[in-house]
Amino acid sequence: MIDSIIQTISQFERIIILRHVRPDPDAVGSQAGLRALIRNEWPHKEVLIGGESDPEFDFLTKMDDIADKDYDGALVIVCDTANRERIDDSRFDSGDALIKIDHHPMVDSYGGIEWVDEGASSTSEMVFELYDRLSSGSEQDVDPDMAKMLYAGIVGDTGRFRFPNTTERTFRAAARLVTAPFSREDIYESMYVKSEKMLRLEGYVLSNVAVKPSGAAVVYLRSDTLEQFGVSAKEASAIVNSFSALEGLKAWAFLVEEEDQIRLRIRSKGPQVHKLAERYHGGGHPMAAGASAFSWEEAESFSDELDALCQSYT
Ligand SMILES: [Mn+2]
Repeated sequence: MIDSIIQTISQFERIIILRHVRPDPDAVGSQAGLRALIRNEWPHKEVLIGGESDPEFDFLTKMDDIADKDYDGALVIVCDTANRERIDDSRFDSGDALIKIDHHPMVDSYGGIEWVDEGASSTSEMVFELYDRLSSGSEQDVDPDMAKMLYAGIVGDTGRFRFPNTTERTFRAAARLVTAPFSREDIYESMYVKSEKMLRLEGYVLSNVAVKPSGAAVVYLRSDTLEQFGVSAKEASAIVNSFSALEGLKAWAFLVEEEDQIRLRIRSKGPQVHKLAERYHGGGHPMAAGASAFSWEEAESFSDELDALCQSYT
């Protein structure tokens, strides 16, 4: 199986590598790790990685813009994705050949060549084994870019080598990967430290937010609070949807103090909030809108209006 994948890759000049929607570190790591592997082995080949960009993975890599015509004559490889519906590019089938590399239990059969190994901790571990086969016997240095991607993928899917999917194979891959010069510290920092401080902020906010009798809730995040949690205003905006399950909630706003303004992010489960947003230097959709306030007094009056809006909504 590995040999026929290597054989197929060697025959194509353009290779497009895809992965599943809402990516995790293994999806991006196996995708970008495979790209590095191919670039090192066949420097003249064009390799593109596709799917929606997620800023969470900027510490690893960025996705390429792939045009429809790029698929003409291309080999498409899909990593870490058990079924068609989850592939993050509906054009996945429009190349000349399709390969699936995955460690999830088989859901959907797609691809002329399917390499599915449920015994692998991660797709990144499988891509390492592909590399191991290609480089067998040679003492060549492991490419740091490839090593970083695959290591991040393995770490993500094994929960930092704690889950029972972690095997001797996993450690063999990791042992070889860490011979390359890349910062494991950076990976752990990006994948865990940040999310732990976000969880602390989210916990703090959830324990302090009160839903008013009208069904409105307003969360204030002042800059000193953000500082206390070590979270930037931009990072804090990621938890705006954490409140949707609060009991009795109709609409809520998330107010984050930035340098020159207070950003209002408004979400609703009924009352239309876009008109209200328009009155506060913003706009958007009936159920999700954004606005700005330039003083806490203005923020207070916005908050009163949101309360009234929810009050009148039945
Ligand atoms: Mn995976």
